[in-house]
Amino acid sequence: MPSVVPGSVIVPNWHRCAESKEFFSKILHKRKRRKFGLLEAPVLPPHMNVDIVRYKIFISGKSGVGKTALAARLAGHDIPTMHYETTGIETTVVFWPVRLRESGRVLFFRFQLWDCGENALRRFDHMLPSCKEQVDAILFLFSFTDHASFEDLSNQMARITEPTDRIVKLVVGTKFDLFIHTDVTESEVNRFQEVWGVPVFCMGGDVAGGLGEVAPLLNSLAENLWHQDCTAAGSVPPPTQTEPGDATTEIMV
Ligand SMILES: Nc1nc2c(ncn2[C@@H]2O[C@H](COP(=O)(O)OP(=O)(O)OP(=O)(O)O)[C@@H](O)[C@H]2O)c(=O)[nH]1
Ligand SMILES: [Mg+2]
Repeated sequence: MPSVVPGSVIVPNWHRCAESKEFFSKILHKRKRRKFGLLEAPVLPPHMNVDIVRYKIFISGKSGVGKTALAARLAGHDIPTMHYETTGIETTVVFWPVRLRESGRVLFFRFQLWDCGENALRRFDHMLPSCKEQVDAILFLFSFTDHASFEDLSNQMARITEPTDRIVKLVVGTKFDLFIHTDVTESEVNRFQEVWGVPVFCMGGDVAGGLGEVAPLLNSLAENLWHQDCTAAGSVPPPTQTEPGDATTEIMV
């Protein structure tokens, strides 16, 4: 399914609005992100009148590309500076509030991120099926410092998904902060977005603790997942087709 035009389903940059403070305070603690275990959730008083919607997200990409670092970044945890190969599947829970444009309703998205070490994935046949089972979205990663990982994107997407799968697909370019060593050009990224109609997000650098660096990707996930569900339920017209070149490259360093 083509990705939706950013900002057409949810209020963009809502985390910057004063009225969202009350909601975002539920995922923050002392100005940092609150950590949520598998069975934990933000405490939402009834007057807030919000629902929690749950989704499974698989993070895909070759070893060392930065899958574990991305999961940590999206959850607001410290990013490991060393590469420790992930020996199995690790899951991370991320809550993210959004306001729907049309109804004005606030929803808390609960993303369960599935991060599987690439070598474990190759070694154990049952891992990929587990990661893909009832998955709602896949983040395909490449590294700006490794051109081969960018070239392999289309293979990666074809290997893991079928054209008929009802799965939101987004691409994340990691290590964007290492621009001196950048191996992938902006025009190559733009071309990829045009051909595949999949938005590419650029990530890198330390986690400064702000919501701004993760908001574009988390909002896009929320927006595309909600739209996918509404389309499946027949409550919205067929997807707003992304015109070639409409997909956004979000630059976050
Ligand atoms: N500078 C920089 N380093 C990064 C970034 N993302 C990841 N890294 C580093 O790249 C190395 C590998 O990252 P990981 O997240 O462990 O890689 P992985 O994809 O989980 O690898 P496997 O578990 O082996 O499949 C680590 O040393 C990270 O600190 C980034 O955006 N910028
Ligand atoms: Mg890992």
